Amino acid sequence: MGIISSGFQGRRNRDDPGLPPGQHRAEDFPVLSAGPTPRIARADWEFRIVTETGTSRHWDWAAFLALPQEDITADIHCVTSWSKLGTHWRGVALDTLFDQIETTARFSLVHSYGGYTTNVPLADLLGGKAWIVHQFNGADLPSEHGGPARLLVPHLYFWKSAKWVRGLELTGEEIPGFWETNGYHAHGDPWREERYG
Ligand SMILES: Nc1nc2c(c(=O)[nH]1)N[C@H]1C(S)=C(S)[C@@H](COP(=O)(O)O)O[C@H]1N2
Ligand SMILES: [Mo]
Repeated sequence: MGIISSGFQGRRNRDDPGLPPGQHRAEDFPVLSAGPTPRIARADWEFRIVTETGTSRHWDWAAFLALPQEDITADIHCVTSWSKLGTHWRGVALDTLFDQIETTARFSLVHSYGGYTTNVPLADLLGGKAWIVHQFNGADLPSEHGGPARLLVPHLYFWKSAKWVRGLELTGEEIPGFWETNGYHAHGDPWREERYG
């Protein structure tokens, strides 16, 4: 038996090494929304990326579904301390959307229908790390969990995974979103316990 030296940079949970520190496993799927659930018909839905130069590109529901779809299995971690392991989603990688975008911006402000915002660096959205998802466990994403579509950034605390997502604003400087303005950490890595700013 050797000493395990994985080069792992974060901290693990003392009681449950599969979890980040301070987290516990939830069996159910809690709903956490800062306001009422907006109801957006697929016919009215669009997702838009506006770059730092003001150039914009958008996809309606049909164009979004015509993009390559990926199945994602990921652990999710809410800052209020519940984690859910091995969740199943289907959607489009941000990499796929950014194939059609020219930008040198380093940051994004994510906008949702209903007004919620959250900031995520592009480095955390690209490279197979984030998706716009429209299915959970093989069924259409329920509206209380962000349907028609939400952002999924599973390697960051779940407040970054904006429900009812409607677009990204790309910026050179970081603009804090809703929870980041209210005391949450700008980045939100659960393995580093980046809970509060
Ligand atoms: N638009 C929007 N997205 C949101 C929120 C919100 O209030 N509004 N809450 C965030 C928080 S704090 C969490 S923990 C997750 C909860 O997602 P769930 O309700 O699907 O569990 O959504 C995140 N995305
Ligand atoms: Mo949360």
